[in-house]
Amino acid sequence: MNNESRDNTADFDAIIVGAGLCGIYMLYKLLQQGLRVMVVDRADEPGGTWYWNRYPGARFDSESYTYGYSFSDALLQEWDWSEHFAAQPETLRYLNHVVEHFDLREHMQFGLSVERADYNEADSLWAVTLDDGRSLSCRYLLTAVGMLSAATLPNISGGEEFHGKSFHTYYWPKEPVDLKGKRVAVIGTGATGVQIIGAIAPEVGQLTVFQRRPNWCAPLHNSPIDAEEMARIKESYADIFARCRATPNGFLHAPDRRVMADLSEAERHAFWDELYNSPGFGVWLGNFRDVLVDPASNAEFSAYMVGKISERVHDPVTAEKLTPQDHGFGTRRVPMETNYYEAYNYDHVRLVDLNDTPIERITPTGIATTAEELEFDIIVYATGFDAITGAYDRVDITGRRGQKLADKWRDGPITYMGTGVHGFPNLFTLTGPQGASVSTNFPPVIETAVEWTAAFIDYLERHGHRRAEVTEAAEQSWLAHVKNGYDHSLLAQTKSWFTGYNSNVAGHDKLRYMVYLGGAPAYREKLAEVADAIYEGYELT
Ligand code: NA7
Repeated sequence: MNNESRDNTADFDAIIVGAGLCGIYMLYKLLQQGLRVMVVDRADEPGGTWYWNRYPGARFDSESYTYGYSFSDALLQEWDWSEHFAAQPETLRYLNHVVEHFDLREHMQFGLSVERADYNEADSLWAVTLDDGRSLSCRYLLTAVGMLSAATLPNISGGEEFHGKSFHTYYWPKEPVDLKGKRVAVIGTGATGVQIIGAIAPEVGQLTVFQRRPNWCAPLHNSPIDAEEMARIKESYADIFARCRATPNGFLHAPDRRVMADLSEAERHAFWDELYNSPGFGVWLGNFRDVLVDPASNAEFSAYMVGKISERVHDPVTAEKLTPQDHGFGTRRVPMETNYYEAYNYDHVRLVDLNDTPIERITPTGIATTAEELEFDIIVYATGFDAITGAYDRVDITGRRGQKLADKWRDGPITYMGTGVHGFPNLFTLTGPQGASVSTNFPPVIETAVEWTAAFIDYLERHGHRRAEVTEAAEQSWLAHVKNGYDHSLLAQTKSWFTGYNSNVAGHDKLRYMVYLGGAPAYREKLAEVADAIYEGYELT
C-alpha cells in the first residue's frame, strides 16, 4: 500500500509509548517507512531509563561500545565513549545525540502519560487517551515502556511524615543533592543500591544500609577510554557486534563450555581469578556454563566468592551478613560494583540486617527498627521495580471484546515471543515480557525486535492488512516453551524480578514466567522463522 492509498482516517499510523532506547529506534524505522508516527513519554526529554536514573553511581554494566545502536555506521563513527562502562549523564547525552542526529524530536511529545488505550473493533483503530485529556487514534500501538520503569516503594508506614529528603533512586532529583556530611539511609541492596552505596560512601557523613537479602556482587573494573583505544573500537565495531550476537546473553562474554570437573582445582581457581579481575560481566556470564546449571558447580563457585567477600570486608560479622545464604552465585542478577565491599570498612558506614531488626516505620526524623530509632537527613529507596509488567499495568489497556490486559496478566504475563498478545490486535509489545531483551544485553535484542516489528508492519501495509493478532494457540505454545526454559535454569529457583517476585506489589508472591531464557540467538532464529512463514502465529485480516 502506498502513502496515497493508505487509510489516513486515524490521527497517526503508529503511536509509540516511550522515548527510551527502544522507542527512539522504533520511531526512526517507522518514519523511514513513511508512516505518520508520534512518540509520547512522561519524561521531559528522551532517554527512558537513562533519563530517570540519575542517582550517584548509575552507570552501565554493559561495555559502553556494546550498548550503543549498531544500525548506523555514521552514528558509531561520530560518537566517542569516555569510559568502558559509561555513567548515566553520558548515556543520556548519547541518546539525545541520536535523536538530534536523525531529526526525531519533532515526532516526540513529552510530559504526557498514556492513561488508557482502547481497541475499537469497528474501525480497527486504537484510541490512546493521554493525561492532558486528548484521545488520539492510531492503527498500530507500540509499547516501548521499559522493563524497569515502574518503581516500587516498600510498604512501610510513615514515609510522608519524614522531614528530611527522601526519594526512590529512579526519581533521583535533577538538581544536585548535597550529600556531603549528611546522615544517609539506603534501603535495598540490588544492582542499584550496590552502585549508589559504593559511590556515596566516601562523601557522606554517615551511611546506614538496610539490607533484607544480600546479593553476590562482583567488581566492575571500569576505566577510561582514550582517543587511541576509541579509534581501535571504531575499527572493530563489526567484530564487536558479531561477537555480541553470537553469545546467549548479547554481551561480549560467552559462557565457557569446558566441563569444570575436567580441570584441576588450581586451574579452576586460576580461571576464576582472571574473571574476577577482568572488567564487566565475565565473572557471571563468561564463567563455566556449569556454574549456572549444575548445583554442585554453583556451590563451588559461590564458596570462591565467599572468600572474596571476606578478603575485602574487614569485619567478619559484616562480611557474613553480606554473604547470600538463600541463593547461589548468579541465580539473581549480579550487581557490578565499584568499592562496594570496601564501603563497609569505613567507620561511618553501617549495615543493618533487616532479618534481625526489621523496619517498623519511617518517623519524622528517620527510621525506627524493632531495635532502635535512627535519625537521617536523607532516605534513599533503592527498592526496585514492579518489573517488566508494571509499566503495562499502569495503563488501562483494553483489547477486543472489552478484555483488559491487566486482567489477562493477573497471574503472570502471557505473550507470543514478547511481541504481541492474543485479544490485542496491532499491539506490539516491543520490550515485552517473555521476550529475550529482558534477560540479555538490552540494545542488541532491542534492535532485533524493532527491525522485526518494522518489517512486519511494512508487510501489513504492503498487503493491505488492517489487523494482525496473535492466535491463542501460538501464545500457549510460546508460554510452554518459556516455561520449559525455566525448568532448565537455576535462575528459576530464586526469588527475584526475573521470576516475578516483589514483596511491594500485591499478589506478586509466586513464580511468574517473565522472561525468555533461551538466549538471544535462539530468539532471533524464532523471530526469523515466524517472519519467513509469513508471520506464523498471527492472524492477518
Ligand atoms: P532490585 O534488584 O529489585 O533490588 C531491590 C532491592 O530492594 C533488593 O535488595 C530488595 O531486597 C530491596 N527491597 C525491596 N523492597 C524492600 C523492602 N520492603 N524492605 C527492604 N528491602 C527491600 O532493584 P534494583 O533497582 O537494585 O535493580 C533493578 C535492575 O536495574 C537491575 O537488575 C539492573 O538490571 C538495573 P530483596 O532482595 O527483595 O530481599
